[in-house]
Amino acid sequence: MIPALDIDPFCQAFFDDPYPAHAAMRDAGPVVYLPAHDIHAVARYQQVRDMLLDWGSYASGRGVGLSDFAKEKPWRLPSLLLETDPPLHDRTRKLMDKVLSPSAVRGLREAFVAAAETLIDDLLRRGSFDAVPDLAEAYPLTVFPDAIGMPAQNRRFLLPYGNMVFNSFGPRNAMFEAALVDAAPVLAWVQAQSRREALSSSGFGAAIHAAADDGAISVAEAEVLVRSLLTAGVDTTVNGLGAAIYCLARFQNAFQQLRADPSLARAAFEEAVRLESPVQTFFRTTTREVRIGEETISEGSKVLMLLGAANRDPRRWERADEFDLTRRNAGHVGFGTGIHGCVGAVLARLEGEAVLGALARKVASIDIVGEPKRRYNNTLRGMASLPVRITAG
Ligand code: OVM
Repeated sequence: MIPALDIDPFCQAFFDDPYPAHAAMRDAGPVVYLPAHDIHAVARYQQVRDMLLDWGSYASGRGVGLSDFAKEKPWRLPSLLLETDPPLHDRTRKLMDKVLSPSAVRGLREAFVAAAETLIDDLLRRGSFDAVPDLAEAYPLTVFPDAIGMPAQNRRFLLPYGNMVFNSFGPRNAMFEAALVDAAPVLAWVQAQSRREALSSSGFGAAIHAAADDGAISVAEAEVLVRSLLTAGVDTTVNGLGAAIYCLARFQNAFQQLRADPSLARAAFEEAVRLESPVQTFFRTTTREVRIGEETISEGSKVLMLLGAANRDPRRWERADEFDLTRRNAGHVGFGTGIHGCVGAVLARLEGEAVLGALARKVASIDIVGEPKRRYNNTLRGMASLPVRITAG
């Protein structure tokens, strides 16, 4: 018998404090059933990881949200990366791996570090500020669209767009409906930004369109792939940076450790991604009858993978709920893993390292000076507001 639990993983009460429910799901068994949405769910590290790696049994092509594309028409043109399976997936992924390769991203390092230092200097002059809009949003909204080759105007439009798409992986609840309303005015703009004419002749956007010249992909495919960058590249890093600042402000010893050794910046960002898991969940759909532990699930079932619960599973992690810069956190699933593992992780890590490195070198203290406010989203975990004060080192 698969244990049935009375948990709704897409409601505000759950998001306010998901950890008791994460533990209940992990402890109930390797797989649980959630009648609230008629879905199965895995919350233990082992099963989440196994599922991410077994793309043959657990498909993405029927959507990685609650909606089953075999039964419901997708609300937008499906992503050629996220919402595909091999062999189509491998063709587009290979191209994106090349566009976002370590050597391509290495060329951005100096500019990313310089932008982080300028921003932290500005914030030091202000002293008190809101770490979400003024730092966690401001930084990616500069460096990432620059790297894509976008014009300077209206970049903030990327935030409501990403917020809407990440909400769309959950049920059509009030959060999703509100995000749709917020994003409606920017939909046409985002669509237009993925066209070659909107992009500079250098940058990741142009690199994707160049593959259309070579015949590797069509022009229409190039536009959908640029759309993936615009969708997945901002809100994720905003919440990753927000998580890191929130962790460093709460775990003062860790921040002092980082100051003493700024080369820990990369490790600090990685640990924040493990602990807070900005992307909390994705679904798969079973392609056949599958066994999880001793249980059997039929073909065509939606299974929710709780990445955030896996990343705090005490079966896998010692002191799982502690932010520890020196722990060996390789293997966390905050970026996913397997064929769908985050294609932009190299870029995200560079952003994290640049910002946390600048904080480590320039800032002596970070204190929370107002009530932090959560941002509610069906997929993303993060803050809407985090008032802080920083002092110069
Ligand atoms: C995409 C896409 C959208 C949202 C998230 C994502 C985390 C990818 O359009 O490819 O990956």
